[in-house]
Order: sequence, then structure tokens, then C-alpha cells
Amino acid sequence: MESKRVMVIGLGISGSAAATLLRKRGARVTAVDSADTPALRQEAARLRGEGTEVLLGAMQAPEGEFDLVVTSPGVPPTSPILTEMTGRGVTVIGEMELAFRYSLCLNIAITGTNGKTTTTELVEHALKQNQTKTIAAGNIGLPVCSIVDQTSDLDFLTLEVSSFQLETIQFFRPVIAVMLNLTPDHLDRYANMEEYIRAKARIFMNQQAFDWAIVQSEALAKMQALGLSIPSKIITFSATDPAADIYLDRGLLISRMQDWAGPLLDMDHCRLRGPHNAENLMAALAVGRVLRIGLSGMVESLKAYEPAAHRCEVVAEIDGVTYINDSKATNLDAVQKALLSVPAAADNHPNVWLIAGGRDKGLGFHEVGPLLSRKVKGAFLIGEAREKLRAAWGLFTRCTLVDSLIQAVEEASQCAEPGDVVLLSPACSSFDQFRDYKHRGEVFRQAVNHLQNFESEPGGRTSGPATGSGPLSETYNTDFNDTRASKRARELTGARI
Ligand code: UMA
Repeated sequence: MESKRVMVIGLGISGSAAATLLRKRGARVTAVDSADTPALRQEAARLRGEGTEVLLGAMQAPEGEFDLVVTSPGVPPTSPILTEMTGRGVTVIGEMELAFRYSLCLNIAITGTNGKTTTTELVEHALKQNQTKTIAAGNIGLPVCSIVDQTSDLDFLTLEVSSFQLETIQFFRPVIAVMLNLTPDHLDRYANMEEYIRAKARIFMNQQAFDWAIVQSEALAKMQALGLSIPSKIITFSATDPAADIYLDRGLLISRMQDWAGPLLDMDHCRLRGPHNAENLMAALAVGRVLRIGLSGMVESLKAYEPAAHRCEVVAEIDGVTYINDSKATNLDAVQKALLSVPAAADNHPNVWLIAGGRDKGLGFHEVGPLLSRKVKGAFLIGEAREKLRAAWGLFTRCTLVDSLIQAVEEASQCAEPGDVVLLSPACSSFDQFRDYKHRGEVFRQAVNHLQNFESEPGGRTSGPATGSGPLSETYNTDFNDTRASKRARELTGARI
């Protein structure tokens, strides 16, 4: 990179880390971002201090010759600057590809529509517990460029990899690549499922015959239907296909692989629940197998793994009602999994008050209808997608449009009876109202905590339907155009609601 002129597009955490790495390696860096916010100005000042030229609010590519463009995952290939630079014939790579070129250890990469973060954490945890040095990075929230300097001390990088990051790889080659599942997501960026699957399947594209692919059977079938092949050695797993190399039978994860046949793990001994988590555990066990980590060591570490926040996380039980934060569920498949993992009511009647909505990612929402009829007593819908959700779900469950997450929690709590579950599982991204899914999950947690505190106050909460009366409603006025309520919401969330 010495003296090469490089343009970095996007100044979120990936672009900033890429610009810093490039400067350290002697490149002349120009960083551009289409937005211009106080946070970006602060970041720009930091980067300028390192010698990077920064252009905020940039709608066009800067003049001059560039040797390379490094782009951020959130910048779509249709972005005007990116198309202009491609048109000028400049090579475009992503932040993850740049990091790969400078990394000094092997890569384990994990992708799939859902379960990426959990599986990445499982693998990181199991490797560390078994004397293997690794760091979890990538889409999980730690840009790979920011830890390149640490890779000389690592055995492996454990990377959560998104389809966006895979679009812009060139030589990126994980020695173990995991494909967890392929269900509709990000259809606001991809024209159709085929395009999305093709982007995801790029995780295997540079693998060699001696590398490993750990693939869900159903995802493998979807890839094969598109004529996509895998060049490396394949281990299949599935919670529903009994012919997979690793499969689920009455709560047991079982292997039929040569030299490794027999029961691996009893789900009852783990803190993770549901068939989707069985698959995440299968993938982690298969990584351990490939790395020749002893089964008992793997099993002990996986049993000790605590589920992370915002994924079907029980945040409270108040008056017999369980509140579950599944803010990470940003597509329909994840919502289905969350609903299936909620224990049924004693009489098997619907017992879930579902809070959903946010920014639509171009997904269809109808498919979940029959499951809603079986499990959901009512849905409180928020955000930009609320009308679209009501149109899709109205036939299957009672839908109520509300103005905010806080209002949704309040109204759901008023409706819920002992044995019910209030589940935040949005089926949408959070960016219309929140910084990210974690922020959304924290707002849910705070709203639930507030209910809890209120319960313990003398006098408590008036029971009955959501009438807009009672101290809780006074604090969280349901009309968010109301100045007092908006102020209170801002105090609670520290952000835009
Ligand atoms: N921007 C432009 N031009 C554009 C679009 C965006 O300049 O056309 C600018 C924005 O103004 C903003 C910056 O680009 O300042 C944001 O870049 P980014 O969206 O790539 O965000 P980062 O902060 O760099 O975070 C990215 C990932 N974000 C996305 O893929 C959208 C993070 O994944 C990831 O954790 C991080 O890199 C570190 O690797 C988040 C995510 O939502 C969690 N991922 C998607 C998902 O999991 O579904 C794929």
C-alpha cells in the first residue's frame, strides 16, 4: 500500500477501521461518506489527525486517480460513488477483504440468515476454553481491520460474515466455512432470493479441496438447485433432515460421521433452546471436530455457554407474564423460530402478545400466518412497516397499530394474563426508530423494568384493558406527538423515537 492512493467509502465502524489500517500501511487515504452528522464530524476529526483526507456529505467521487477502493458493507453496489469508481475501472474490495490480505492467521467464517452471532460466539467460546487462541470479529460488531495487528498471536480468527461483506471479497478464503441456513432476508438490497443465495455462497468460492464446509442440509439443497457447488470437504447438519451427517433425534445431537459416530450432546444439558439452536450447536461441534478438539472439551464448553442478549432473552417475569427480548429477529424466519420456542400455554391456546415492526427489508410477511393463529393472542405493530404487517397478519391475529415500542410494551402488559408471554420479535430492522437492534432491545428492557418497578410501588398498577389511565400511562403517554411523552421517551432511550 506504500504511497498508493486509496478511497474508503462509508465512515461507520468498518470504513474508519479500514482507513486507519491503510494509513498505518503507508497509503494515501481519502475517506468519503454520503452523510454529514455530528458523530461523523467527530470521526472525521480523528481520521484527519491520522492523515486521512475526509469528505462528508459526498454525493460524487472525488477527482483524481485512485489505485483501490475499499467499501463498507452497508454501501450497496448501486451507490453512485461506487458505480462511478467501478466505471473508472478501479478495483473495489470490501473492508473484510482488506483485513484478510493483512491477517496472519487462518480464518473460520460463519454465515447464514439467522444464528450467525450465536454460532460465532459458540465457536469463539469453545475454542478459547480448549486452548485455541481466537477473537470473534466481523459482522458481530468488531471490524476485522481493527484487529489485524493482533492476528500474529492468534490460531484463528472466528468471523461472523454477512452477505454484504461477501459481495466484495476477492481472495478471502476461510479454511472452515459455515453456512447455517438460507431464508428470505435483505430483499431490499437483492432483487430476489437467488441473488441473495449467490452472495452468501461466495463464502466457499476461494476454498481449496483440503478446506472444510459445514453446511445445513437444506441450505446445501438450495445452493445445489442454483448449480452452486462447494470445492471443499463437506459436513452436513440439520435439525429436520435425519440423513444429515449431524442430526437431531429427540433432543440429542447425533453424528453418523465415520470415526465420530454416536451421540454428541443432549440439548437438555445446554442453556440454548429450540431446533434452530440445535443447529447452531451442531455447527460449532463440527468446527471442533475439524480442528481435532476433543469431544468432551467441546461439549463442556458449549454446555456452559450463556445465550447472548437480544436473542429470545427472558428479561422479566411480572405477575406471571414473561417478557422476552428477541430484538435481533430482523426477518420472518427468526420470528417463526422465536414463536416456536415459546412454551405453549397449559390449555394450548395462543399465549403470545407479539411486538413487531420497524424498517421493512422487502420481505413478505404472510407465510407466518398459520403460526400466528396458533400462538399469538394479539400483535402490537410499530414503525414504518406497521401497516404492511397489519395487511399480512390481520386475518390471523388481532393487530393494533401503536406509535412506539414503549407504548407497545405498555399496552401488551395491560392485555396479558398470567401464563402469557410478551415477545418483542420485530421481523424488521431497527433503523427507522433506533440506532440498531441492541438499542431497540435496551429500550424494550427499560420499558419492562419500568413496569416491574411500578408493580413494586405501593398502589401498583390498575389492571384491566389499556384505557390510557393509571400511573404507567401517565408516564408513557401513548400519543408520541405529545411533547411530554416524547420528552420522557427521549429520556428513556437517549435517542429518536
Ligand atoms: N454510507 C455511505 N453511502 C451509502 C451508504 C452508507 O456513505 O451509500 C455511509 C453511512 O452514511 C454511514 C456508513 O456508510 O456513515 C455506514 O457504513 P455501514 O452501514 O457499512 O456500517 P458500519 O458501521 O461500518 O457497520 C458494518 C455492518 N453494517 C452493515 O452491514 C449495515 C455491521 O453489521 C458490522 O457489525 C460492522 O460493519 C463491523 O463489521 C450490522 C448489520 O446490520 C450489525 N449487519 C447486517 C445484518 O446483520 O443483517 C448485514
